[in-house]
Amino acid sequence: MQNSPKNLVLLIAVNLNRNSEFDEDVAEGIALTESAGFYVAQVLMTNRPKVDPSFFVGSGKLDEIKTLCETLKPVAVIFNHNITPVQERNLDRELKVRIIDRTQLILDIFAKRVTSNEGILQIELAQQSYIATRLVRRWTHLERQRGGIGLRSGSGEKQIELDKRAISDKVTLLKKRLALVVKQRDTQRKARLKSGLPTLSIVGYTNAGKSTLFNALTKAKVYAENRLFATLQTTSRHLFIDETNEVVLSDTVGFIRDLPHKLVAAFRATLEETVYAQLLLHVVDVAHASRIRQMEDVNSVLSEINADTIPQLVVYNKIDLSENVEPHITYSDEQEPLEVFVSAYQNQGLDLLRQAIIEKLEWIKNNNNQQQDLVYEPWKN
Ligand SMILES: Nc1nc2c(ncn2[C@@H]2O[C@H](COP(=O)(O)OP(=O)(O)OP(=O)(O)O)[C@@H](O)[C@H]2O)c(=O)[nH]1
Ligand SMILES: [Mg+2]
Repeated sequence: MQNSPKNLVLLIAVNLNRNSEFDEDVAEGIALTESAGFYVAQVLMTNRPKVDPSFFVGSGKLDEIKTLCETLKPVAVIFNHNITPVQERNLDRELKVRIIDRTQLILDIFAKRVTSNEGILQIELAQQSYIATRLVRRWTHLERQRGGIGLRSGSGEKQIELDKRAISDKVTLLKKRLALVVKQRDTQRKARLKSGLPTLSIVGYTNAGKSTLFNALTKAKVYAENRLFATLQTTSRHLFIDETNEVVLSDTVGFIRDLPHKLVAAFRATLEETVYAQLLLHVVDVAHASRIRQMEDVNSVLSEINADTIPQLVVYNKIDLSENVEPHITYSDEQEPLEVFVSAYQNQGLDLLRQAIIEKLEWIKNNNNQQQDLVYEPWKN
């Protein structure tokens, strides 16, 4: 990323309660910031047992940030955390610079790069919902403050009421338009299901190598890149795993730690592809220091969209970056394939992966009596 005054930012990372994966969190914060098109002028790190309710950081750090803002003149101060509306407003007032938190940063990345009609609708919906939560909370706060200092209430509240109404009208409209798109997608999905082919979805933490694996398996050319959220929409392809076994394989958006609930809801249609799969290929960057937590994060988003009952084959990718790991498959005592170790980038272990997929589908066919009639209705409520 080019270093120009237009995109310089200051990144604030608070090590809360001696988090053992703080370094990885900071690295992820830098990657997210760069994916959003900013250049990190400096990372300011600090330790705290818990966050300050007014400013997130303590007063000493706040002074330090202020001085840095004066010298560096960043276009924004980015917090590698989710901050409350009150903290955001206090910081904004104190620092007089745009404050961006982690949710807003992720929304920014999506907003800047999404191209599909559906994606644009989804991101607008997520943004409106995000603004709405901030308005409501800010309103409560203002009301309390007014009461406290005995000012007449009135016009401010009225304005906020009007804002709330405008947002809610916009949200209704966006939801209607999105419902149409979802219906179209539904029809396409039903047609695919009718074909009777097993459907497989590639899921995993952002940047794990899902699209690289998808391309290696299907000879497709979807965009793969060393940046977070390179993929923002779902692509599906028919794939012959061998001469007789054909499946439909989908590549989709990556998951991330603390994915805001609203964002998950807004990306319903994109993640929906995942939910209707018979088998998930859960791609994990085996060389990443936070791989265990990343797997947990992916599984918790899957459970949020009711996809945690779908069988998984774990694909440990990027073995070329780990020492002494050869391509191989691990099995349970019942001979169920559990994990495959591959390098999508270097084409290592992909034959083993194909073999494991066939064995896993066979295993599911023979062992999933209770799952056969399951209808996934993740968005019912
Ligand atoms: N060394 C190595 N790099 C890999 C491997 N697989 C993927 N990569 C690299 O990892 C980066 C991310 O790859 P993608 O395929 O875009 O990852 P993704 O999971 O689709 O990422 P998002 O779409 O952003 O969620 C790219 O720079 C790839 O070249 C691998 O097996 N070994
Ligand atoms: Mg991708």
